[in-house]
Amino acid sequence: MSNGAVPETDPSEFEGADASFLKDFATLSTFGATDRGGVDRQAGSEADGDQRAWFSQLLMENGFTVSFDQIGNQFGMLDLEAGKPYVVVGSHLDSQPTAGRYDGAYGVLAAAHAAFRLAAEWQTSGNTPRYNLAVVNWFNEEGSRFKPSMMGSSVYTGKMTLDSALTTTDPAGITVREALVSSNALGDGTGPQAAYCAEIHIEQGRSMERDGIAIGVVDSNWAANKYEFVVHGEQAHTGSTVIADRHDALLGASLLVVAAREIADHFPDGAVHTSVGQLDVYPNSPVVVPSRVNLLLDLRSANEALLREADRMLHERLEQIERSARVKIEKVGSHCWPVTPYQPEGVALAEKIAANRGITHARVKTLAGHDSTNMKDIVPTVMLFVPSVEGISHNEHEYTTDQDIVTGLHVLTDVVRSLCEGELDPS
Ligand code: HGY
Ligand code: MN
Ligand code: MN
Repeated sequence: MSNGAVPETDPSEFEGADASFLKDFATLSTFGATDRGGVDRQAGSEADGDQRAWFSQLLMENGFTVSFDQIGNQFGMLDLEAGKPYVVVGSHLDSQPTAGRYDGAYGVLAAAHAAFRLAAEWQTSGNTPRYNLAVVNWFNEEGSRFKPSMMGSSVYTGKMTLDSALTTTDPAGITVREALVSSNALGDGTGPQAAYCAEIHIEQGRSMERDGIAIGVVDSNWAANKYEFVVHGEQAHTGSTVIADRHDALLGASLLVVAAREIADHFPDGAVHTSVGQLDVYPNSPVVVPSRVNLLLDLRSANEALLREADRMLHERLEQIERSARVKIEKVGSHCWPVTPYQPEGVALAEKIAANRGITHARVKTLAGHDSTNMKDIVPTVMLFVPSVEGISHNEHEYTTDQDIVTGLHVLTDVVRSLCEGELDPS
């Protein structure tokens, strides 16, 4: 596990537009910056509002018009021909708490710089591509402050209702609507009509670094079952209450945390991933046996049959835990997505482009969800990865080299040019 400081971006190693991209990335990394090289800029926070304002300015300075849709998705649009649909390219600026500066933000800025380069190219050549171009910063991809994750693109693609998103509250009871208003991001309308989508993102895994691959072409995503459970017990005195009388919700939750890891360990070669990432204990007082614990359990696999088996084992363990800890375990929410492929024609296009540039590339699966996981279900979508050093992510030590993020920008620019010029249109 790398404990060294995260290297600074160094634009001086590059020239021209690439240096300008790295300079902008260094600026973007100052929003919500932590003193260990990471960021903390959760959806709708002040830091998120500040970075969105900076990004709007950058888009407008480069000739793009900025708008926000009804769930706070931020768009920079290049309207080359009125009435034409858009190639929508981007990712998310919001982050997990004390996390890395690349997750999402790299993809948003790379999308903007790719779009700026293409706008200049078409202006010089006089060519008008078949589609307009929209850069996007999706709202609340991370789902840390407001659950579930990928919220903005879920509303855009119709997977989540606007009302259920806007009324979602954070632990302090603030709604998404209030957070959008306070960060000047509540717009109206449903955003630009997409014909195609593209996204570039860090891999957040080790496979590309291990295999020496500079560009990952994502051909499908792992399936995920994310559950919210409430473990119900009874408050009691931690000292005077006899053990036989205890209904200890935190004991029950702790047994569930261990059960999750035991289930993952049951499957060979790490085929199933799971952890409990969030645990809220009530009343969380030192001398009170907890009566309620809310917990978020994340279960994932590339193999849906294994995921079903892991799911069955999990529900079996729930019943055992209810008996042994004398608690009640209630499932109060879930957010699941199946294994689904990215369009093969998009995969082939990205592979051709990387090959033409002589860049090492391979097909990879995404284990994390992304906004492209939603978008590929409504329009042909191309998803690209760049390597993560030691696979570290959702951690302040998250790092990708300057060369890798610049290489990714070059390939993304070619992919978006091809999409805009109709290369994937049915002949
Ligand atoms: O849920 C996910 O996998 C993503 O990181 N939001
Ligand atoms: Mn992300
Ligand atoms: Mn993330």
